[in-house]
Amino acid sequence: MPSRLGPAVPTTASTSPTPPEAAPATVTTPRIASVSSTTFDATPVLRPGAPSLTAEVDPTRITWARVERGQLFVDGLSWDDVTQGAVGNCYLLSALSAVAATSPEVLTERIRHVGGGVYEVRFFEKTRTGPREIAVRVDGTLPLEDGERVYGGAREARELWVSLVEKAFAAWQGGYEVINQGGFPEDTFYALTGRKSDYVGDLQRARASRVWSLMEAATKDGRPMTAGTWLQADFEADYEAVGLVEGHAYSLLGVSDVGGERTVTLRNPWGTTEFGADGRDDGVFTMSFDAFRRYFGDLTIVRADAAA
Ligand SMILES: [Ca+2]
Ligand SMILES: [Ca+2]
Repeated sequence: MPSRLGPAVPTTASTSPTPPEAAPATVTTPRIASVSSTTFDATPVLRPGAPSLTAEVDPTRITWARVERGQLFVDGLSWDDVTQGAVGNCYLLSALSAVAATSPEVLTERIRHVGGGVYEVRFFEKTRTGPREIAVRVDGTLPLEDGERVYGGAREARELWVSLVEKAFAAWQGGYEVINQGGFPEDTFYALTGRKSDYVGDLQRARASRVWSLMEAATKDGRPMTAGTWLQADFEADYEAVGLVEGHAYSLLGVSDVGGERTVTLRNPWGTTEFGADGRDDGVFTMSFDAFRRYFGDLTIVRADAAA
């Protein structure tokens, strides 16, 4: 059984002053099919109002307000916009960033301003007969403390799309506290793409050649991936000492094999705190395949076959 990933949250502000960098060259063009109205039932669900706050937040310090000069997208929708806030939902934001890396246009068309300050985000719900589309509408107000977002946001302070996807997901699931309990990236991938995922647990025991070929094929296809760390109690090395977070989901941005030197590029959805020292603490880092198999416990990869 996969372990639930989360609820670690960044202990400091998750925004980094560094500008976004280009996506790793290993991320290729998207292959996720766009929505077909003949395949999916569109069932709009209107759930306005504010999803309840997480238990850790002091509600007396929170003001629900629109972000000043807020814009749905600033410089387009990009994987490195995503920054996790004080919600234990790495399983949501790591997968969101992974889909943004492989298929930004698929996400862009799922998020829109419907007018009057109301936004709609469309998700897929799993049913026995396949994915059913759920359109969630939320207003643009967000929980702010001293004018700053307490939950997920974007590197650019005015950019709204990450916060609105998170708010709509929270509204759909029943509140921010509901999505604060950790979860599985495969569920997020399904909600965002309508596709099932392959799950590889216990990477140390799995055959290395199989793990590599799965990741290499997904990199080539441009299929989103995430990888999760073990809980510290189940692992012999000290995660914090190497810049990793226990029980945490990371976007897996791609793999590369240059002259037999195999590496894996990942991103912490916090947008900070990373393995190694590459000179830029933006959460993005590259590690050897051997180190990846040592420190990471599992892998979730969206399937190529839409019907699967
Ligand atoms: Ca952006
Ligand atoms: Ca970095």
